[in-house]
Amino acid sequence: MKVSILGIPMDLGAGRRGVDMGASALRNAQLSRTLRDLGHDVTDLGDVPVPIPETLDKHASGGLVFLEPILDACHAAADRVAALPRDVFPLTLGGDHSVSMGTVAGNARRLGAGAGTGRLGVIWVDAHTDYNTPDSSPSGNIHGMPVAHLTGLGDPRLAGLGDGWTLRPEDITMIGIRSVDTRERDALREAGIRAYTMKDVDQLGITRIVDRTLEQLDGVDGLHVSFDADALDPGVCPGVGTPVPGGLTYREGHLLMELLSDSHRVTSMDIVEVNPILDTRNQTAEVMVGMAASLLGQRIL
Ligand code: 4U7
Ligand code: MN
Ligand code: MN
Ligand code: MN
Repeated sequence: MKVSILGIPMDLGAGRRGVDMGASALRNAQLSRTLRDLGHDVTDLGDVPVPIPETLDKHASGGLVFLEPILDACHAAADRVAALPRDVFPLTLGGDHSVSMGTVAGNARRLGAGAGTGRLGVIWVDAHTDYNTPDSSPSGNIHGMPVAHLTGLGDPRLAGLGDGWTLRPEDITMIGIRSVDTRERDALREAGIRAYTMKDVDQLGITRIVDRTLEQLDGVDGLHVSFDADALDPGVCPGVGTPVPGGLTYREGHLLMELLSDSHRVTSMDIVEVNPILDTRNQTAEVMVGMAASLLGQRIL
């Protein structure tokens, strides 16, 4: 398969510095080489330009800090991804999770879903549901809001990244969830978004969750996996800004990726929220490169 890597080195949407270095850390952990060794034709497109916070005026626009530069970076990411042919697998590297407002919109447009002729399904692998709006957010950090904006809620500028396309709530499945804010929970229920919590992972196991997810996302034209490193347990991925105990084990993460890979239905992936400042010897980036490898066909035997 043709794989195109694109970095979005942005930490403007997170409360802590450092995830802007995530894309570098993933490249340093041999991302390209690992995927080439699996037989893929890998191209690294480099990075979307993103300003560093030190050069910016930290004013809030409509209650949102750094809204304009985040919007610019997401538009740039969306345009780069949308320009890639259908037979290419875009592998986008954050950055904080607000980059996914751009990558998901770009993949929707790339697959024709943006024109209203198709549907993109999204598998959101995360400790958090990222369904806050500027109104409901306890932190004001945009990385806690990408899913709400993709479905058209919240600030109209961020919700408009799809150029008229919005993600249908029924085309989303979340896995690994264990931290949801009060108002976020109400909004998720109202929208009817499917979320498999860690309790569901314990009870059902990854295999049944993947079976159900693939069945529920049956009618979509493409499947995007948005993998937040904090979905995995902090013992496995310590280099994240918002760690929550009780996460996916190393094997649960791999099994999830292996089973999705077996389905041959996934068409794009994000790796986000890797924070090298908080990491131990690049362990988190190395684990996440392994997750990408499993999604792209690596097997034990
Ligand atoms: B991530 C939080 F309040 N919900 O909105 C918020 F707990 O992309 C955390 O999943 C968001 O890492 C975490 O700030 C965003 C908080
Ligand atoms: Mn645009
Ligand atoms: Mn997230
Ligand atoms: Mn998270």
